[in-house]
Amino acid sequence: MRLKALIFDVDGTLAETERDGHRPAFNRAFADRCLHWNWDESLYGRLLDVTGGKERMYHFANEYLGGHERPEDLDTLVPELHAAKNRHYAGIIEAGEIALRPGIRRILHDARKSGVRLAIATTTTRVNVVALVESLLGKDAIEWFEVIATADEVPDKKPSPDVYQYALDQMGLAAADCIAIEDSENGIKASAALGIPTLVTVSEYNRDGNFSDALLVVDHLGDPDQPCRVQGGQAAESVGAEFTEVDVSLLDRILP
Ligand code: XBP
Ligand code: MG
Repeated sequence: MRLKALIFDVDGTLAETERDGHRPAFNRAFADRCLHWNWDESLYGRLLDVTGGKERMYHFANEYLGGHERPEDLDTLVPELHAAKNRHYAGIIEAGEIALRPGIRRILHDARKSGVRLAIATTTTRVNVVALVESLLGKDAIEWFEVIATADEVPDKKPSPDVYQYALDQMGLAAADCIAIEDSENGIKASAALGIPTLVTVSEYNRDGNFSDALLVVDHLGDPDQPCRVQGGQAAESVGAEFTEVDVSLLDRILP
C-alpha cells in the first residue's frame, strides 16, 4: 500500500454540519443576546465564503449591517457569541440532529484495518470536532485520529494551507503519501497548495465550487445501499464509473 494516511476535513465532509448545525446554533446565540440577526439558509451560503465562525460574524457585521446596527463592542461580543454558538452546536449534535455522510464510518474502519493512518485538518474549533466525532462515531473514536489540526492549533484558516502543513509535520509524512478528503473550494485550495492529492465529496453548500485540482470528485463516498457517483477529477477516467463505494484500495490505486 503506497497510501500512508487519509486527512479528513470536518464540516461538510464528515457530516453536513453547516445548514442544520452551525447555522441554527449561530441564530440561537444571536437570539440569546436579543440581537435581531438571522442567518437564513441562503444568506448563510454566502457567509460560508468566509471560513471560521468568528471571522464570519465580523464579516457579517462589517458588510451587512448599517452603521447604527453594527455593535460597537464587537471585539467583546464576537468571542462571547462564538462560545455560545459552540455550546448550542454541541447540543444539536448530542440531540442526534446531524448524521455522518455516506461511507464515512465505512472508510474509517477500512483505513484502520488497512493500516492507513488518520488525521483531521479543519478550520473549525476543537470542541466542535470532539463533539461531532464522539457523538457520531463513539467515545473512543477521537483516538483513531493521530493528529487533530484545528483552528486552536493553527490560527490561519483555509484556504491557507497551514492546517494541512501542521498535520503533515506532526505525522512526519510527505504530501504525496496522503489523500485529503474535502468538500469545499476553500478546502481544496488549502490541501492542493501543498500538493496533497485530494478527493472531493461535494457538499450541499459547495455544488458550484471549482474542483479542477481534485484527484477525484464524487457526490459522496458511497455505501452498499447508497452508491456514489463520479463527477470529475484527474483520475475520473482511470477509475471509470463502475464502482459504488470509494474504499482505501481504490484510493491507493489512484494515488499519483
Ligand atoms: C468549516 C468552517 C467553520 C465552521 C464553523 O470548517 O469554516 O468555520 O463553519 O466552525 P471545515 P467555527 O470545513 O474546515 O471543517 O465556528 O468553530 O469556526
Ligand atoms: Mg469543509
